[in-house]
Amino acid sequence: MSGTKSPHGGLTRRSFLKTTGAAAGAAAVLGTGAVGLTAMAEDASSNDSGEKVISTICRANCFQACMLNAHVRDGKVVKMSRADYPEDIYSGCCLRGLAMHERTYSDNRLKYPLKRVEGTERGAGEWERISWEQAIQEIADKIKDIQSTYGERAMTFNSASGNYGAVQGGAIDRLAYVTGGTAPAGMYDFAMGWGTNRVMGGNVFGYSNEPKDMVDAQHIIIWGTNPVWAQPQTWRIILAAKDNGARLYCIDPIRSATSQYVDEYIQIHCGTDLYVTLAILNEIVKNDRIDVEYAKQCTTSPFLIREDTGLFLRRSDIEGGPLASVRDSKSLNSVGYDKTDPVYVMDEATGQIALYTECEHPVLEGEFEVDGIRVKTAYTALKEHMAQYTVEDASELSGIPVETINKIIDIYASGDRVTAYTQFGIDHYRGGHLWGQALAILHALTNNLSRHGTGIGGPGAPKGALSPLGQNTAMGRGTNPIKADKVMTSIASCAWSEVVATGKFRGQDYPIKGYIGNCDNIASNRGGQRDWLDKDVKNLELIVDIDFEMTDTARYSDYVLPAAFWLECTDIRGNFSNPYIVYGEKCIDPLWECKTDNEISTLLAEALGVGEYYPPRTDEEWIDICFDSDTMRAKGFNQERIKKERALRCLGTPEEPWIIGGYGEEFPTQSGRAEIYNEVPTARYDYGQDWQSEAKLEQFPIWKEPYENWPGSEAKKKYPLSYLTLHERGRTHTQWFGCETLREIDPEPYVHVSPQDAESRGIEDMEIVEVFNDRGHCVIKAVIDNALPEGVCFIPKGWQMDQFIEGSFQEMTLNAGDWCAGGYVFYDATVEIRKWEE
Ligand SMILES: Nc1nc2c(c(=O)[nH]1)N[C@H]1C(S)=C(S)[C@@H](COP(=O)(O)OP(=O)(O)OC[C@H]3O[C@@H](n4cnc5c(=O)[nH]c(N)nc54)[C@H](O)[C@@H]3O)O[C@H]1N2
Ligand SMILES: Nc1nc2c(c(=O)[nH]1)N[C@H]1C(S)=C(S)[C@@H](COP(=O)(O)OP(=O)(O)OC[C@H]3O[C@@H](n4cnc5c(=O)[nH]c(N)nc54)[C@H](O)[C@@H]3O)O[C@H]1N2
Ligand SMILES: [Mo]
Repeated sequence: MSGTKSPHGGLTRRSFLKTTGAAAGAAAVLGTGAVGLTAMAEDASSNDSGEKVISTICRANCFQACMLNAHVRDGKVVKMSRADYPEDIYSGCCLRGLAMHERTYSDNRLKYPLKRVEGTERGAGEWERISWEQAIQEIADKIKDIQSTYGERAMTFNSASGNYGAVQGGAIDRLAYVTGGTAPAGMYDFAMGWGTNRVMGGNVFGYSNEPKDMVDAQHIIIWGTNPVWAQPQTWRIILAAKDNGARLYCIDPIRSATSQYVDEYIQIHCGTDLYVTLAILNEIVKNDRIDVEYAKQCTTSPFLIREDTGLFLRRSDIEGGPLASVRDSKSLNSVGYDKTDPVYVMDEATGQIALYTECEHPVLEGEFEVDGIRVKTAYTALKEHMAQYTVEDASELSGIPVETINKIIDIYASGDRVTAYTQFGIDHYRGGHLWGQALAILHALTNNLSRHGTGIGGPGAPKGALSPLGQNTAMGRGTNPIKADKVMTSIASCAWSEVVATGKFRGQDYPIKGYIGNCDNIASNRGGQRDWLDKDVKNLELIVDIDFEMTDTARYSDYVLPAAFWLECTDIRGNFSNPYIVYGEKCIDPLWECKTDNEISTLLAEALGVGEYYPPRTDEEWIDICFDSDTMRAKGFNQERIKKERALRCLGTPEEPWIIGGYGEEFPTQSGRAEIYNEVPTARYDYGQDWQSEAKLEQFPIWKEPYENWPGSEAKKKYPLSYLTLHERGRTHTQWFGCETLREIDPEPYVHVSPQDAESRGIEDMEIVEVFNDRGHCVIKAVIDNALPEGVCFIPKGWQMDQFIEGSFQEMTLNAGDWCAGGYVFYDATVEIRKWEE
């Protein structure tokens, strides 16, 4: 503990100094323009008497979960400052957090319930102020109407990632459970984890070791991520590792902010990382540059695969008896080794088969015949499979010189501690999950998963920090406190529009007629914005949005309800970048007529006639529900403690950070090992796509071409520029888009164009251009940016439609996901740019 944390005020001198330093430092890094924030930082040192300092949390989805102090004077939050985590390395805040009070009182805030003026078109911008009573009654009547006419599933209830608080975040999702509605299944950034999960388990966000463990790494390969913008707190840990002697590399198509600080920047063509990684893996296994003992003991490399079925040779194959494991290639049931029917390996000592659970020295390589059944080890099969991916081909496709790829191979083979730090740059392409799968196998075989300083760094380190929190409990999932006798159906987000348009789901009638969302700006964050504007908006009979500001989604709604901002309600959240759950206290009462999401959801439940399942609960009562689990009790966690301590560590200890499969523990897979082979790979969601044809090829990772954004694509012939929509430091997704102080630094949207592409198109710096493809367009100023290679452009994501001259950043992306991973392919798009002539 830093010893300076004081939840309710009485900020100590030491934390004052820290706060001032942090804020002033942040302003300095940004150079000129950060006037407002510098002033705020200076102000932080003058503590009037009467100022109350309340420790709270940022709730946005940037994975960092900063703890912040709200400074309250006369009932008004006058500034924000950094609050401390129990461990210094996790303490930090960014400019968005420091500007949170500005967002609270912003002119952009929605203040009253609004109804679209009768007779005007959606999106026309004509609103009538109505009372809460009228709003709740009319919305409930329309929902009931839709559900009784078309069926319960015709109503969609959506809570996305705008607020990671367990209480307010999922408040609208809960209604799907009491009314039997539809909820879109999260798809924004899950692909990567779908691949690692096949190898390491831990589910989609559970692959990463605790971030601070990175300080022990000898090499950190920052791969397809830009932590300087998108994970500033984790970036400090990477810098600490550098101070500790780690060598940093960055693999990225563009000279990102992060690439400026590393020892070696490796430029790569968009969409080709998977191929490169397959080639690296090939070289590693071809030459047996692996950790043989680890591969034998902690991975499934020695498991025997039957040549006839592609399944493992199990006890039931030899001794008879029922097959304990599920082998269903038609459904999404995943297939694994059930330990009651264990898999065989070949015993080195006897030359006979032995159950893997009983064999000390299994054979790593070879083909054998057992009782007339031909088998080979998974490692041998992997070697054969990988042989097709050569370093030469990888070099040609990716543009990375052969010597550089060989250097990466040497690093992996050196026995040094290697962390691949990644987030979602590669995830956002078709085949992104296969990259996760290949990378995890590479790390497993070189013993770079469960030693200190190794692993695949990214979100979800503290998978346990999320699960015991019972976030799902408060959302209505898991041990559901809502006892309604209804079934909620979830539909993969990328299929939802299609269902709305066709009224069919997996070939069955499935009308969807209504949409209500909170913590969600679907019109702006989902790929292919024109689908929302031209199809969904026209097909839906009811659209309701609950938010703080007039977002793209709100603008096209029938009703807009004003939510209480984060500082206006209490919540707790789990975390993706450290192993804590944290407490965010309410600092002021809801402003204007705003209500908390919890209250809005409850009012709707009552008006819908399902209030009996869903009694009014205070924020505190929901928090108690979150703690009401065996896991929480086992840890001794409860509301009282979190209120007092503000941050509770869920996994590991400050001395021994949490590591997946570390300290002699098993991996959270069915075999307990890192699984290099999938018997029957499945898709994450079945939405009627022919996933079987793709999944069956993914027993080992394979090269799967991105849809559009890779060197060999058809799309590039017409639209030659790779189109990225990066996560910018001044906004979290579409939040803070109107924050005046941050707009001093980043005033308006720009498309970043390489000098070569600007020249060949005759585009001048700051000239207005049109970025376009067949799906849509965006009219915007161009910035000529040396960071970009020829053929790549980007618009940082998150501006609202009305901040562009025409169109938006999201019109050109695909409203689609990889068939197996389901994750949206935001970066898998290409465009052309031309001068704008009206
Ligand atoms: N400030 C801020 N922080 C955020 C967010 C935010 O909106 N704003 N969002 C949060 C969320 S939910 C997420 S998912 C994360 C995302 O975090 P990141 O994944 O770090 O963010 P991106 O901006 O997508 O950066 C990805 C990097 O991948 C690179 N890239 C693109 N294509 C390729 C490729 O083919 N190969 C390789 N090797 N690299 C490629 C891009 O050039 C970019 O530098 O950030 C979180 N943090
Ligand atoms: N083109 C492109 N699109 C992308 C991405 C990309 O890289 N490129 N990244 C994708 C990724 S990885 C992600 S995670 C998604 C994120 O997409 P979203 O989950 O939609 O993220 P946000 O824009 O942060 O939040 C949505 C809305 O929630 C509101 N909100 C916040 N807190 C609350 C609250 O307490 N109550 C209520 N009622 N509303 C609240 C915010 O004001 C905001 O309008 O975007 C995806 N979209
Ligand atoms: Mo995300």
